[in-house]
Amino acid sequence: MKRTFWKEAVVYQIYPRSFQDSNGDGIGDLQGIISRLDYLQKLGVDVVWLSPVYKSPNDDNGYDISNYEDIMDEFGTLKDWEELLAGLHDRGIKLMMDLVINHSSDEHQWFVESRSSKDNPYRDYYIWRPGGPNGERPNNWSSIFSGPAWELDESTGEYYLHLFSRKQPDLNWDNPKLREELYKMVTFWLDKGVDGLRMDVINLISKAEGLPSFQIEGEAPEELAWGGDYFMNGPRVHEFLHEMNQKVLSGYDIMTVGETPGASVEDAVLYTDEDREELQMVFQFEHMDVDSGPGGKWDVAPWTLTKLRDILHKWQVGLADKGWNSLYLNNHDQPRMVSRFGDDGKYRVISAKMLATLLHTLKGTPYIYQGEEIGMTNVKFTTLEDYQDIEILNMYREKVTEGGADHDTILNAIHVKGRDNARTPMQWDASANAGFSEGEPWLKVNPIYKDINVEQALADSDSIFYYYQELIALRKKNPIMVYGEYKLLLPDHENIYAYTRTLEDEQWLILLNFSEAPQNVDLSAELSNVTDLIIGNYPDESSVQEILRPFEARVYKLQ
Ligand code: TEU
Ligand code: CA
Repeated sequence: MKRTFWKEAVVYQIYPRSFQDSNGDGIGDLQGIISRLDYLQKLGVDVVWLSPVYKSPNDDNGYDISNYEDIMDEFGTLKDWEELLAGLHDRGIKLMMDLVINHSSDEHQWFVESRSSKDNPYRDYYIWRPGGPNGERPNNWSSIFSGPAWELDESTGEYYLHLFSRKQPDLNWDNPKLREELYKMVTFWLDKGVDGLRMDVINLISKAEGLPSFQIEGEAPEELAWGGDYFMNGPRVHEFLHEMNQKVLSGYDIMTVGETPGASVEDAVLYTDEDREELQMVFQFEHMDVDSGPGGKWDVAPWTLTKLRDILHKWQVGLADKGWNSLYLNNHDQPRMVSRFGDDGKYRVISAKMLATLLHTLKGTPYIYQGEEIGMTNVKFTTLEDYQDIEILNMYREKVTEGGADHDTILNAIHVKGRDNARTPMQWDASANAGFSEGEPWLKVNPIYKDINVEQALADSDSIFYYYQELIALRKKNPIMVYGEYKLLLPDHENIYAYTRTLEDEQWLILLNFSEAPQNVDLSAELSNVTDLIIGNYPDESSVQEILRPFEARVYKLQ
């Protein structure tokens, strides 16, 4: 396997709106990030992925871009951005920008032109269709943010497609002129010295020919249905990605990761096989669905380690020879890892470290989401008014206000799954607003901040922060963590995830207890070969044990 920097790197994701405010307006900004660079350097991460900072009316917090080549006023200026890039580079940290090119904002100049008339030269930059004979929508696809995926535009009497909010019209990738414009824009950023790109919902850019309605064979189509089969991993997506790679990306030594909801392992091999020259890795979503019932994301269901492990294992094996995994347990769209897969009460510190061990010892590139390194937890706002996320608010309106669903059930689903769990401001210290802002934060701080914050973590040598620091440092010294072959052990254990990593004549054994009960490890042959404990999350970490304590993680070196 070819050795490259992006396989060896550890990435840290910043959600700028919630990271650090520098001017008291309650909104995180670029100068705020600049003031925290020493903290990132101390943690030891190699790459920072910045969620979108471009001009945007913020219908979806920057994932609706109105000018790709300028910075959002609330965040600062291009000059601030240059300063951030230089500050990162001075510290040996690379910068990965977020590329949102499945859709733009409806306030982007292209869309303003596009909607102005049917024969405007920009008309075909977006996906327009006339309504049916009785004005029906062009098909029955529902939007990922609730309601129909089509919006009727009065000025020309046609509908435009928006897979997300109505302020996020989908770009028409079938139009070669649009693609050239996008490539030019990407070149603009790469020429400024950007080191990587995270591509938002990049597997949605090619829609099925004819945009068919979803329907079950033999039945009439429902009014609204999930049309994913017709826009996920669509017919031309590999052609487009290969083209972008050849025309732009391959000219730079950069890192690329595509966000690909609904991609299977087989799809991922196609996206990330180095010989195919598309992307380097993708964010898969299967493990993010382990706690969803048949009704989807908001249908909260219990998860089991067996299910989670089956998924992670499948991806480890599926991308072992071709392609490369990205590893993540949370991000700005997902609940907090420790609340979801660990224990955010009594075992918060221990279980966060156990999950960190998983993140850094599976094969792939680890992505840490801001606050994960101090064990930040989910938030439970008691009133809907405290929530800001468009996905949450639209869903609530559709299900409760219009659909009559039970308020408490839906509020509970928001507590468990809502994206604002990840977006409450970074908890820096125990002062007002957690040291995030001198003004009122755009989204309330998690009230637990007096107990969980960076200042506290840095003062405690046994903190989650220092455990991450140690794992990241270990990765630098031990190529086995990056390139070692993965092999599953104890495939039927209900509470332990056990595996080995092997590189040449070196072998490590990883044991992770996902439960709050002690668990017996039935691996006497392996355990008799232990020479060293590389890292563990309990303080008294000397001898080899047959029993794993609650949420215990151990990484052994074998003879
Ligand atoms: O997310 C795409 C996506 O499919 C989901 O993660 C989505 O956010 C939602 O949680 C599904 O329930 C990307 C971005 O990461 C997200 O922040 C944006 O809102 C979205 O695309 C649109 O740009
Ligand atoms: Ca600010």
